[in-house]
Amino acid sequence: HNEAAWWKEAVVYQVYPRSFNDSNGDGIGDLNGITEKLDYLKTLGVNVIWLSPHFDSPNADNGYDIRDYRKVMKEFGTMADFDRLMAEVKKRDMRLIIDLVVNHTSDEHQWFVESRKAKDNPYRDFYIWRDGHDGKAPNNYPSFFSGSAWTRDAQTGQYYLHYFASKQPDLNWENPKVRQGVYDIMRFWLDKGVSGFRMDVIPFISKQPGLPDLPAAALAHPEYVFANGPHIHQYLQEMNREVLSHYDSMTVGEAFGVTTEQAKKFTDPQRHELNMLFNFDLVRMDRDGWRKTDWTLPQLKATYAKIDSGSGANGWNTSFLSNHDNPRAVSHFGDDSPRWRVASAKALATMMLTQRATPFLYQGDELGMTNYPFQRVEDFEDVEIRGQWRDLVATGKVPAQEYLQNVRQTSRDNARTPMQWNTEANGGFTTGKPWLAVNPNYAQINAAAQQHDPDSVYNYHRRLIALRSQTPALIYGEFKDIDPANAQVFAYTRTLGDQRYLVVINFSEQPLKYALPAGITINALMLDSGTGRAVAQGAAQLELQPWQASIYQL
Ligand code: TEU
Ligand code: CA
Repeated sequence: HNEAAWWKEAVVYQVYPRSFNDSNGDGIGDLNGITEKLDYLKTLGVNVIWLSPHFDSPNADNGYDIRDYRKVMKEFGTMADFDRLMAEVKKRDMRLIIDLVVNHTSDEHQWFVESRKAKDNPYRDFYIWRDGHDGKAPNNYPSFFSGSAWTRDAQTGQYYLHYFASKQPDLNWENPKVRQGVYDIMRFWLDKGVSGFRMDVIPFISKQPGLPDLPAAALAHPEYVFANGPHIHQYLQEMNREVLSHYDSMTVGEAFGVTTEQAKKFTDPQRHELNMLFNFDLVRMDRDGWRKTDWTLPQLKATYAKIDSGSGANGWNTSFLSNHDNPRAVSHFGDDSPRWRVASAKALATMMLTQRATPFLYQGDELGMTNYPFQRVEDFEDVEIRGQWRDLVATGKVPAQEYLQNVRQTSRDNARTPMQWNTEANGGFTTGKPWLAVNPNYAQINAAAQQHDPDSVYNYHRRLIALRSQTPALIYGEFKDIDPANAQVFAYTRTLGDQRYLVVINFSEQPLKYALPAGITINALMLDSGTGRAVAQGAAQLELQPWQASIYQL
């Protein structure tokens, strides 16, 4: 059965440093800015911070292209600033995990600078170089950021592989020197006091033998092929043996391309690989690439149930509704109109924080921050958008309006607009010019206002996080959806021994009467996002307000 662990009981908060808090007015968030806000996070109740990449980078992909893994990005500060942040985190009894981006490096990383010089350079084999075929790329792999996954390099005439931008060449993990190099980087940061890693596209590190063409059917979703290289589990076990097992750490793999069925192999504790994965099935439920599609509540519930059972009796999951690659939770799964934003943000928080999984809360979602009203392609900064525009719109394949209408809802930049701290200029994020525009709704949605309002989304998160932290059944308890077909209400129990809780969430804007199934008797109300009207002990029916969420003890 599921053994207790600090990382299962943790509530993680993701900081995207560029957009969190700017301490020196250059328009870019930085490490000192994070340190300034640690008390804010402590008060919220989260106890682990996941820091998106803070390493030296030319920023072709906002730090997911690393030039030097042992240096702090100069826009974010210095190593002394990092050490101070680390110390202040520890002082508050919190932990810090960092982003390990080792499927690829920047093309400006010293290894690649050497590698591209000559075919016989000692670093040549650190990356994946192939000859072209008749002046074309070695195979038909597409890059996630549009175009081919291969770029020809003039120096030697060979092509190098890059699943993402051409400035993000993929490392060759078959080379033991690459693996040892990565393990050294991991030890460097663990020895500085970090408590583990979020591992960027980690299933992609083992490539397909011989790099054959993708079959036509796989071209739209190459991630399922990329995530299934033959050595992935061997590499993760080696990494665990050589590095992770020597530290008290937590690991979470970004499992893009890993199906729920395959997840167990990564997280089964007896296999000594990773602690948990980010499963994409939920956040990509209503997506076809950049296109927005529809979703239904029964579909969402089935996805939750599948993820939950997929990890097996001993495995563990993550729970998240957004991150720096996805739109805002309330705009995506709730209703961000002024009328329902607060209520639906609370409903989603209730769902997110009562799963049998470690919750990962993305910065700003504790305020119910919303998507940005993008109008023109110039409003976006993301390398992904620029690539798609070039390939789809500029070539006339997709009309500009159709493209913009979709990415307004799906773009990663929705999550990357700066944190809204107060009503000062730029929402208090910076005294300078922000690198990406602040959402104009900051006057209505900001941390300062919400901290003083007991009914705010922020204070609801505080109560919810506190309740979860104090209630073992809400962390470890078995999850059971008691009404999977209901299209308006998500109702589930969490059971640990004789401790039993019921979560009921109204996903509609209608008031509803909800008849409790036989065998479920309410003992006490633990938390309520609505007006908190008392429910009679033993009531057979609940009256749900629009978007109301409640947690009962049975
Ligand atoms: O993202 C992995 C990933 O493949 C997608 O989520 C990606 O953001 C895109 O939507 C694919 O169409 C990780 C990081 O989280 C992301 O920020 C990086 O851009 C990417 O890897 C490359 O490092
Ligand atoms: Ca700054």
